[in-house]
Amino acid sequence: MAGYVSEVLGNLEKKVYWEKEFLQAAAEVLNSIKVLVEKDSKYKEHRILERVLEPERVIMFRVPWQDDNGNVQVNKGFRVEFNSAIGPYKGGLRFHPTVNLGVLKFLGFEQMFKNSLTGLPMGGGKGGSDFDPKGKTDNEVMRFCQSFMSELFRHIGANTDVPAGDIGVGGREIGYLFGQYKRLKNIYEGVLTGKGLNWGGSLIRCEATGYGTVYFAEEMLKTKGELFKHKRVAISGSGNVAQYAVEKCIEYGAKVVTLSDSNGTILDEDGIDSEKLAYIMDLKNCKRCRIKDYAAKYKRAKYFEGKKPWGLAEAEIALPCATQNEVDHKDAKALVDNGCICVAEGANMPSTPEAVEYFIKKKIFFGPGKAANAGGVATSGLEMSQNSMRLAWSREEVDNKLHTIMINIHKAAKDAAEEFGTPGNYVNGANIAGFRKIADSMLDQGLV
Ligand code: NDP
Ligand code: 2IT
Repeated sequence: MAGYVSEVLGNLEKKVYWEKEFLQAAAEVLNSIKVLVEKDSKYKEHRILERVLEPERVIMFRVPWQDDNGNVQVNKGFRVEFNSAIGPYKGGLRFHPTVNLGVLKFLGFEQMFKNSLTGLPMGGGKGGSDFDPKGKTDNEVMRFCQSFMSELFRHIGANTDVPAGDIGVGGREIGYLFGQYKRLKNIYEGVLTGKGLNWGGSLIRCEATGYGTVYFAEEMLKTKGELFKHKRVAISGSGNVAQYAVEKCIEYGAKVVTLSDSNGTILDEDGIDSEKLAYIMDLKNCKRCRIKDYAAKYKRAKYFEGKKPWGLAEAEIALPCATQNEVDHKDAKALVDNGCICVAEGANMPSTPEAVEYFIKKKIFFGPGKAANAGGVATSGLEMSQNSMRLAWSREEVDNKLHTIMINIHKAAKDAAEEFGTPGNYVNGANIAGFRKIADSMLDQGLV
């Protein structure tokens, strides 16, 4: 039995050696689940690892569109339908120039286990484009989204594959995508989540990833009698996830001292309060400007061009909410040296394997993305339920359900970590608990 995991990983590295992010995500999951799959021969007999590593379907397409000057532009479009063992494919769309198949395979792979952890019936998928929404007009974004959906529409549906937002895809893009889907299919259905509140969206979906990350971190802290109250928090990013993580930290009485974007970081030793957060939301979501402007508006804040938040200031809690591999070993060390006791990943795979190893070695609370940021997709699942029932739940009802789901995910990861001999290791726990349900469902459903 020994060696099944190494054999599969070795083969994967040879086959797709250029898909670095996918290999990174796969290695982490496979190393965690070794204790499970090498204990029971059924997984190897049915080649579950090889099957779980191969997307069920990958769709790649051309996205031609016209810019405001009448020039023709061409982008790549993707949808990776990874696994439908426990429900329709579900996961976001990312519009960013760095998007390629390897990145979307890593995201789709992570999504599969994350969705399993939510306890809701959702399979895993991810999609997107190398289109860069930065600097584009609303009309350009609309024409791009319409062209993107003109191909994607034939592959998705409320019971087949339900995309949502991710980096570069927010309320504006979901609106244009939904409009075009409805026009082409002549069906009004919950085919996308993160919809506007007037047309089938769920209250709290916008807030869910950021809130959920804080709920998860709070659960970890509570195991040692700690709370958010009065703690200093370093957050990266300043998009959807970061903004609502700040909102919940403020509510919990913590002091958020940093935010960032791909150009640099702001440090505000006074803390970002509700009024400053409202300014940031307007700056980022409406004016679509840079975080640098914050330091021009609030003179006591400092701006660090080209710098990440890690280690810039003392902080007991870190919430990386920007992108993959934004916390490396050096950053991890800087965080711990500055008093960090808790990291919860709002982004997907923001910590490099060396950073994760360091956090675990230092025995700080470390909540991996697939557990800590699962509140977003969980609330997408709640949006799907409301669409199916043609009902809309109140803000309080959705938030309570989200909170309960995050408490349950924390418990599932903690319990699995203990059951398999690494108490306190939420990486192992989340991977094992997420994988076990999918693998057993695949076994039940035969060789498909
Ligand atoms: P947004 O597009 O709203 O915001 C992204 C933020 O991250 C921006 O501040 C952006 O800066 C920054 N960023 C993006 N790429 C880079 C980069 N290469 N280097 C430095 N900073 C970067 O996206 P979200 O907030 O939705 O997503 C953030 C993370 O959370 C992603 O990892 C996403 O996969 C994950 N996530 C999102 C969920 C959701 O519901 N939206 C759910 C679960 C996870 P700039 O403006 O300069 O590009
Ligand atoms: O990474 C993620 O979980 C998301 N971008 C949200 C996916 C979703 O379907 O809500």
